[in-house]
Amino acid sequence: MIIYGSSFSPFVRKLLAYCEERGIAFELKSVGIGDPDPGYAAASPLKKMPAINDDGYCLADSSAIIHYLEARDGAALIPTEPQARGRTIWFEEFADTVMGACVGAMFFNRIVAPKFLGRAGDSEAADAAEAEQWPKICDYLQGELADGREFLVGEALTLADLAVVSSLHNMDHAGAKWCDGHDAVKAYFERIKARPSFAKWTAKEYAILAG
Ligand SMILES: N[C@@H](CCC(=O)N[C@@H](CS)C(=O)NCC(=O)O)C(=O)O
Repeated sequence: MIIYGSSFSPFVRKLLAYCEERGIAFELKSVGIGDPDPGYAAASPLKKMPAINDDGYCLADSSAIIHYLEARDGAALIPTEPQARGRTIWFEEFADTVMGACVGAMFFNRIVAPKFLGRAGDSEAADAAEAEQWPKICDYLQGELADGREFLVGEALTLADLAVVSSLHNMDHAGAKWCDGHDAVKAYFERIKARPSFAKWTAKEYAILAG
């Protein structure tokens, strides 16, 4: 299976971590925003990453691809128990939309635009997101994690953790400051991001950002 994308995208990183956690074999074809690669264009009609080509079967969208893989290889990281399943999809949706909007403003304007697109980002939009959106996200996650639980849903890693931590990675890359009282979120982030399924990709990201 070919995965098109860049691990700097929270959606791509979520899929890469999913495959690593499950031992699913893949080849990452590195593409950037607006990339003309014809294979990428064929796999992703809207030119958004990630997209896959699995032996001729093309599919875009991280959630669609993960649902495909859960059906292809057996359910593993989306629980089948109804309430756990509902909570898992809720957290993935929260990460992709609410956190995604904050990531879009902060990571795009502070990192993607200046470092990868060679133009200035909108620093006011980034600062506003950090002041207004980021504390609300952390307040909510702190409430969920304050009892010291290891994972967001149940007693084991699920897609909820992969989605939320992948988004938190971009906030971290964008220099988001942790606020007082969000200690459980920070500890959770440090714990999950140390898993090899994330560290393999983020080690390269940290090196690129430091260079
Ligand atoms: N819902 C999609 C979102 C994908 C997405 O927006 N990816 C961004 C990168 S983080 C992208 O490819 N943007 C390029 C563009 O919008 O032209 C998913 O889960 O895969």
